[in-house]
Amino acid sequence: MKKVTSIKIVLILLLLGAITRVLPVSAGTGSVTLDSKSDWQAGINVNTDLNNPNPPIGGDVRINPSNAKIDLKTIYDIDNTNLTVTMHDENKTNVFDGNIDTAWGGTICSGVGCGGTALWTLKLNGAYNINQFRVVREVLLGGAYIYTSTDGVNFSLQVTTMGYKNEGWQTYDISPPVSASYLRIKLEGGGMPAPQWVANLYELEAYGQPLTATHVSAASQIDGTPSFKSWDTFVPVATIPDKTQVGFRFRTSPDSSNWSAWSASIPYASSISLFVVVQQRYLQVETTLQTTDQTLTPALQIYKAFYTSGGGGSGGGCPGVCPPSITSWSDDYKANLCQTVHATVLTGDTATFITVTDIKPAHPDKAAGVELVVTGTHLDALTEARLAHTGVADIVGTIVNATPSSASISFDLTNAANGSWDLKLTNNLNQISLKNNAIEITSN
Ligand SMILES: [Ca+2]
Repeated sequence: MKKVTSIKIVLILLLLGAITRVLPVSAGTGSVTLDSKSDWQAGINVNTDLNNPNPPIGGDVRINPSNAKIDLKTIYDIDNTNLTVTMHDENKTNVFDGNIDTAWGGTICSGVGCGGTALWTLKLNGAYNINQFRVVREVLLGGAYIYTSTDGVNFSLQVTTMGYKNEGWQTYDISPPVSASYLRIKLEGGGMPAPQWVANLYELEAYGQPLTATHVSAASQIDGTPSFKSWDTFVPVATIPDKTQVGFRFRTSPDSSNWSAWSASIPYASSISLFVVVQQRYLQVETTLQTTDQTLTPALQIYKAFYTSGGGGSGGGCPGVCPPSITSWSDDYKANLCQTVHATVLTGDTATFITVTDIKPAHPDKAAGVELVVTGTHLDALTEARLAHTGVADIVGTIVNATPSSASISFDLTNAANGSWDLKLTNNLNQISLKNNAIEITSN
């Protein structure tokens, strides 16, 4: 992802601001609407029911109430960060490729009596009441175990299966059904002496009553046109009974092929600012419908995404989407920022998205592995942290741990120049927060 330094942005903005004030160029607005059964069918559907005519609109998206095989592959395809393994990353998707001859797993450990385990964990697109698992496995003297979880932290064992060789499908009914938002497979090597322990999970199927459905718009369906400048607002219409909810995530692409990371999930609202997305031509929208009552479903009828295209002058474009919290900026400056870099947020000491309220210690030692504790908002493990000092290369930090309000970041300050250093944080949407004079380094 291209990163731009804050100083460069300031210069570009000042220059563009001057140019556009002399030669104003009008910009246009446009929108893309999805509202029909064929619109919804064009995208990716997991557990959706598109068969409720909703005249005069012509179709909506609901949760399919019938018992179903959970579409593990599509859940992975929508967001492949949903699947994590502790071992054999190279073949982790073989668990749901529909081929009983391809497996996740292999050698779990080598050596005498080493035992050993491997974990495969998939975050589902929401909750299910699971009533059956089917599995094809080969676990020599160890075992394969299937767990469920509602929170990704506490896992409950549902199935234990052992078999020296691939014996085809094994079926396990779960009664009463168990609520799950995560599935986990544990492969265990045998505990007896052997040269190596091999375990393979060829295929896993899970069945149940969905309490959730996901729709993702097709890759090139929401196109901001070749003269695209910015995504502005997203306006959905849905019926959301008690005990149900609807949420959205967004990502963008310059070519409908290479995508930014998904945004955080944003709850349904009558109008949602798209200022948070990386501003690229193609927008993709993920809609998640959830219920805690199997007899009720929310229904999404329409959404509309508004964009600005055309020339880049002041006067067109971004009302309401400029960083609202930065009151010290003039309206003119905001308008130019809006038109030029849009989602790349630059501020003096605070940013709209990541904010920094404190950094400790303020006078760190010149040493390796110095941990700075940053407190603020919207911090996460994907934050890129750099210390910057005039005339020398940035020092890139390593996030040791992060919560939204606090991050520990390790820096090698062994050879750091004396003086004050700025802290620059960049989130996974390429939004930059700069804390000037964040720390002071002195000879010690
Ligand atoms: Ca397979």
